[in-house]
Parts: sequence; structure tokens; C-alpha cells
Amino acid sequence: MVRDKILVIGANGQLGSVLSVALQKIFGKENVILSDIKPNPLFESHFEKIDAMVYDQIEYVVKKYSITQIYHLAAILSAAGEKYPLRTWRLNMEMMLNVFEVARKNSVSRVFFPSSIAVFGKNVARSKAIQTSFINPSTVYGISKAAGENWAQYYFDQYGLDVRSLRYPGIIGYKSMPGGGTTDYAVEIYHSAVKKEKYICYLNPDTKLPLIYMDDAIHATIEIMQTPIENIRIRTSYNLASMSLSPIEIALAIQKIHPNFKVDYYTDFRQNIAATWPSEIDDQQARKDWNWQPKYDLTQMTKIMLEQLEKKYKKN
Ligand code: AKB
Repeated sequence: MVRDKILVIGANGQLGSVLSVALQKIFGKENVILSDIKPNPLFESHFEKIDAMVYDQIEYVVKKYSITQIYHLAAILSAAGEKYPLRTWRLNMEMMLNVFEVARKNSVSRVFFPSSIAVFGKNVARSKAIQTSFINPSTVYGISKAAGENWAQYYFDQYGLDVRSLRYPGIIGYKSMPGGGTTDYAVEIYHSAVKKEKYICYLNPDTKLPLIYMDDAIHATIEIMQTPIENIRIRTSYNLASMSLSPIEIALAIQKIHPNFKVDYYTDFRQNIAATWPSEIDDQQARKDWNWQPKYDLTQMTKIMLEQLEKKYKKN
């Protein structure tokens, strides 16, 4: 049996840094090569510097380690992307196409490509975006993810490249910080609570969005990548759901543990982005095809987030 050799591109990011450690635990450090545009002091071994805009840099590492699977996580997210629309489009598309091309030409058997709830837009049923909802994204990030989903389908149909994808909700975890997203508030709010600071939220208190605890996001990612190929029926990207929460609901959950915690609300351009996204996602297809089941709810997540962040801030 050929052992899988995995390459993670974007290993320094919010999801990448946690997923990399989880993959190394399962497959062994020597079988998971981590990469990003800048070195990471936390990953002292099995790290390669890759600028995913450069095809040759990806191909060099794929050949060097005989890589069989790639997790391509590097991208500019929704809020940051609106500041530099054309640059975001070029970067997100070029990096993704480089990965798909390297994979196809070097017999990489499986690729993970993250999509997002950002693929949905103004005309989606906000209360429940179903798998087959019409896709009409309002941000450049969303447009690049929607195009990426179609490219994933194309590479599968034309070349048999086994690309798998999830439409992630906003991810909440204590080990890493998000950057440049519309859902970043949902991590920042916990940090403010632990630091005993008031949080200034850039979304309206009642803006419900799909969110997911990091451990659930990790287990969904690993599960879809390990599912037998015949069970993967969606070749664009699977809707993935867990919680559907608003800032006020998270604030109230935090106040049960930190009664003096305060939040003020001053909306900015990110409110307009959030207003185009669904508040809830229907993920029946993922549940049916590969038994997806989230484990964490708001109460469990809040307890873990606050406990772990207390420990983190005490140490520093
Ligand atoms: C963002 O807010 O841009 C991301 C996402 C939902 O894809 N967290």
C-alpha cells in the first residue's frame, strides 16, 4: 500500500495552523509537509517555504516529497478582499489553478479546496441556503470561491482529479486568529472577554451567520478527505453547517460566565457583506454522503474558548 504524503499550502493561517497539527498527529510528522509564504517558528521541521503564485515552487516540493494529497488553504478572505478586488481575484485564482495544474501533472491523487458561505449572495433564501441554491456572490472573495468550485468540477470531469471541497461557515477557535474575514468578530469577542475589555462589534447585534467551532471544521475536513471516492457526489463544494449565531447570542453566552462583559455595536462595510450571506445553511447532502455531524454547540464552545484563552493569556 502506498502511504499518503500530504502537502498543506497556507499552513500559517487560522485553519491551516490547526489542521496541520491534526494531520501530523494522524499521518505522522514525516508524512505531512507544511508550507506558507513565510516560515513559521512553530513548525520547525517538515516546513517548506512556498509562494503559491509560483507554479514551480509548488511543483518542486510535490516532486521532492512525492506528494499524493494537497490541502490548498491559502486565500484572501471576504473583508480584506474588498480593499483590493483585482489583486484578490488574481491571487485566489492563480494560486488555486497552480495547485490544480501541479496536481494533475504530477499524479497527486486528491486535492482539498476550501469554499465558503460567501458563494451565496443577495438572492439566496437567507433563512436556509440549500445545496443547490443559486450562487450569486457579492464579494470578490465569494466570486473567486464560486469560480473555484466550478474549476474543481471541471478538473474532476476532464482529468479525473479528485478535488474535494467544503463551504465553510465562519470558524471559531482559540489556537489561531482569523484575518481579513467578515466573521472574525466571533473569535475577537472571546479574546476581549478574557482580556476584560469592552468589545466593539462591527456587525449589528442580530446579524445571524453560520459559524462552526474549529474542532468540528477540522473533523469535517479530514472526514471528507477520507471518504471513499464513490460517496462524494458533489464535485463543486458541500454545504457545511453547525451553528447559526448572532453577535448578541455569543455576547449573552459569554456574559453567563463573565457577567461584566460589555459589547458596543458600530457597524462598518462588513455589515453589508454579512447582509448578503445566508443566516443558515442546509447541509443534508454532506450528512447523507459522508455522515457529517457537528459535535459542538454555543454553550460547549463558549466554555472551551474562555477556559483555553484564560490559560493562554496567563502564560504570556
Ligand atoms: C470570511 O468571513 O471571509 C470567512 C468565510 C466565511 O469564508 N471566514
